This record gives sequence, C-alpha cells and structure tokens, in this order.
Amino acid sequence: MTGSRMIVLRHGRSGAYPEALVARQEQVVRARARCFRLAAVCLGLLCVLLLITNIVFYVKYINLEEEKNSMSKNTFSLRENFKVERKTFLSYITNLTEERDGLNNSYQNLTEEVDQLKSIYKNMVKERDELKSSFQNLKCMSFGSSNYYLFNNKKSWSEARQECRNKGADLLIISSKEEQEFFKKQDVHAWLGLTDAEEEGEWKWVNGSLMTTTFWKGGEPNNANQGEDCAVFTPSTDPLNTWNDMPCTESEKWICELTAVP
Ligand code: 2F8
Ligand code: CA
Repeated sequence: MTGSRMIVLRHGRSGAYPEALVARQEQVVRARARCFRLAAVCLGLLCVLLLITNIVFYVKYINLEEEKNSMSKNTFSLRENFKVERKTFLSYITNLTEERDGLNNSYQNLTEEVDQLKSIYKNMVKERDELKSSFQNLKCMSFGSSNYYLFNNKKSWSEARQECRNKGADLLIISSKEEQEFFKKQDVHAWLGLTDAEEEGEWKWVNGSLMTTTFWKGGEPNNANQGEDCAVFTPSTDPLNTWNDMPCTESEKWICELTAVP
C-alpha cells in the first residue's frame, strides 16, 4: 500500500489533523526520495570507481604486455648472442686444442733431440777421453819410408786394426829382416797386421799379400786350442824369432804403420 492511499484512508476514518498528517507523509516521501538519490549517487560513484579500476587494470595490462614483448625480444636477442658467443668459444677451444697438440709434438721432438744430443755428447766425451789416452800413450817411430805408432792401451785385433784405419794407417806389416830387427829393439808386445782367419794356415798381411818372410818363434804358429788366427810381435831373446799366433779376441797393444806415398 503506497503513502497517499494510507493518507486518504486515515483521513476518511478519523477526519482529525489532516494537514499535519499530509505534512508528515510529504516529509517521509522527501526523505525516501533523498535516500533514493543518495543510493543513486552511491551507485553512480561505484560505477565510476569500477570504471576507473577497469581503466587502471587495463593500462597495467597493456604495460605488462609491452614489458612481456620487450622481454621476449630481449630473450631472443640474448639467445642469439649466446649462440654466436658459443660458436666463437668453441672455435677458440678448437684452436687452443690444436695449438696444445702442436706444442706437445714440438716438446716431444725437442725431448728426442735433446736425448740425441746428450747421447752424441756422451759419445764425443768418450771418444775424446780415448783419444787423449791414446795420444798420451802413443809412441811414434820412423823406419825407412814408414812412420809407426805404438799404442800402449790394449784392444782386440779387429778393434786395433780399426783404430789404425781411422787414422789412415793399418796394422804393422813386416816385410824385411831389417824391419824385424828394428822392432825387436823396441822390445814391444803388440798386434801385427797378419792373420789366417780366412783360411787356417794361410797367413796373409792386412794389405792382402801372402806372408813370404817369416819370423815365428820356435813351435809357432801352433793354433793352440784351434783358436789362434792373429799374429802378435813378442819380446824374445832371438831377434828373428818373435812372432806368435794368438786368439784374435785377446786384448793387446798394437802398432800402426803409415807408409809414405811415393
Ligand atoms: O796364450 C796363448 C799362448 O800360450 C802359450 O804361450 C805363452 C803358447 N806357447 C806354447 O805353447 C809354447 C802359445 O802358442 C799360445 O799362443
Ligand atoms: Ca800360438
């Protein structure tokens, strides 16, 4: 039931204070209208607030979207940069590996070279010492057109011969009675350049000539123990009987002969 209808009913039933009642009812109506207006204003304000909130969120959304796009772009660019840098780094590693392998090879070669040089140095020191010792003990003699070198250290027949050949000479060949007597006077015990190693009993000088004049000791050559193929000059009382056959592997002093070129 609305307010104006209530006013009519009350007025008809009692008939008392109608103006006051009307006034009161108008007052109520105005109060209600104010309430409605207030509610409408509040609603409007709420709508405005909602709109503002929506706008703020929308702006924020746009900003975030832009930020996201920018970050995506950055990520892509970073990824590309990373790919390029990775490629550069891998190539750098490859170069370094090759360089390291090259250095390893060089080091290995140098080590081998150093070892070779060390071994050469060692041999040269040994050779020098041997030469020193040889020359310290060397006795030089001269007879006829030959020069002779008596070495006072001892070697096998082959080694002794090699020593002579290294110096452009060869082991001593006695080809005359005078030469034999000359060496008897030197009182030496040394290898001669005489051997029957090729064929037992066939004595040959180192120049390939067959032995013709001989100065063997009594009972020599006897090829004792079937192993004496090299001749040695020995000290003896008899100047024309001083040779003996000995095992070639024995160590003896030796005489080198250097014949003057005519
Ligand atoms: O060392 C081998 C040598 O031995 C003896 O001389 C010390 C032999 N002499 C005799 O048998 C007379 C050598 O013929 C032998 O070569
Ligand atoms: Ca003998």
